[in-house]
Amino acid sequence: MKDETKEVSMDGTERKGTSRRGFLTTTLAAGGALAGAGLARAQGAPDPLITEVQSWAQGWGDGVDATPYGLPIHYESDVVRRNVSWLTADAISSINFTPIHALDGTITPQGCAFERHHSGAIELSKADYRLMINGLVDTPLVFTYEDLERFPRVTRTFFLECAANTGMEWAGAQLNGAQFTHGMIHNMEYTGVPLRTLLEEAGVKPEGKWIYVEGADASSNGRSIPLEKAMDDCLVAFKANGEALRKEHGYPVRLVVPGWEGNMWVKWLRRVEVGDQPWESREETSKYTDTLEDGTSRKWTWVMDAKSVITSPSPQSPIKHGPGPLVITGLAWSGRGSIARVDVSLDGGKTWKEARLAAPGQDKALTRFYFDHVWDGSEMLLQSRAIDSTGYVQPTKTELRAFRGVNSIYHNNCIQTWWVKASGEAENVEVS
Ligand SMILES: Nc1nc2c(c(=O)[nH]1)N[C@H]1C(S)=C(S)[C@@H](COP(=O)(O)O)O[C@H]1N2
Ligand SMILES: [Mo]
Repeated sequence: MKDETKEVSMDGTERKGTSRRGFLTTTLAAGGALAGAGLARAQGAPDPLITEVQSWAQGWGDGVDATPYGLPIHYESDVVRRNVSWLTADAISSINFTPIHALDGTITPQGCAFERHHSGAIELSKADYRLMINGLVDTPLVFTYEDLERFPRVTRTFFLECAANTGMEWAGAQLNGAQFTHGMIHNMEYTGVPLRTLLEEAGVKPEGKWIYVEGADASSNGRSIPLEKAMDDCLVAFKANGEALRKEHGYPVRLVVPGWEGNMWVKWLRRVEVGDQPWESREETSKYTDTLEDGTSRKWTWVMDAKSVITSPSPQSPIKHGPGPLVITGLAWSGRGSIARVDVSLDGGKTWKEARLAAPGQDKALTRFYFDHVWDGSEMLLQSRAIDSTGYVQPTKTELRAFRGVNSIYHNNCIQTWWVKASGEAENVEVS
């Protein structure tokens, strides 16, 4: 039966060739499917949460000043940073992990953004804060916190990934949760002064080719950075996500080195020295190298390559409902540019489908992706694969091992596999 009519849909575009009747039938059928899967409950026993007046509607709530600076409601108390006790000898020189399995969107709240300290998080006031620029400059300078606030500032969002993120997974699937396998990452909106502005204020001499940056903590975390990067997009940041940096993230001022290893993002930044070569003797250069299969080492692998992970479902975020509509979601990022596309596989990488990006990929920042699936209740080998603006495709674990071996700690950006069972529980596994 031919029944061609024109219809104007919600967004105002014309729908041609579907009869109103046909449209309604499809809509109802879909609605029925959703209700059957538990997305909507139209029938059954009366629900007291709907039919009865609840206790919270029978009295007053908290007044406005109950918590001058609010914390998450106690129901969310398990959404916290966690550490893995056997990883490090103590909590001073240690690391914890962002609960990425429980977050959505792209911005990491500072309160649950992972921490990495070499000698603990120090307390440094704005009044005691000083930043020195010296070395191969026309005029060595010292800035106070108030001085920094008087330079033109910018606000930009970037991810910080520790080079050791996923580092425990080289030899085999080890830690059971996205928080632990991929949680050495956070993504914040930073406000600060371009490092370039401060270096230009001091006047870099023509021989200046490198900077040495160090923090005010006991470890100082000194690092050499090519002047080119320093003049490109580095920020001397004093705000994150709109508010002051938290103590653990470098209050009052930290260096932001977009797209590069987290260890170069010096916290409690106190000094920038300009030189004509890198300061190898001052650094822990032996530590931040990647040992290859043949025993040789890669060093100065500063940029974080494209990577992604499904955050839910995942071992700490199992499917709690039966078959039917299922939101699969995760994060993707690249230190070389923006995320152009993310693919999702349900069968361990045999077939791929394109995921939906929550927003167009931003340069060197986290991108959220969604894959709206109708789950048939059978087990899945869930994977995600990031493709960045340079055309680089995130490698499989097998591909990465062929090139890098299994002796590395740093720069493991391989495709992650979650085995989702019929029960909805998920496990960290490898596929060959
Ligand atoms: N001064 C100082 N800066 C530092 C460190 C440190 O111990 N001291 N740790 C580095 C490392 S290895 C990482 S991964 C990041 C972690 O930043 P976060 O604690 O804000 O997550 O800070 C870097 N900057
Ligand atoms: Mo790190």
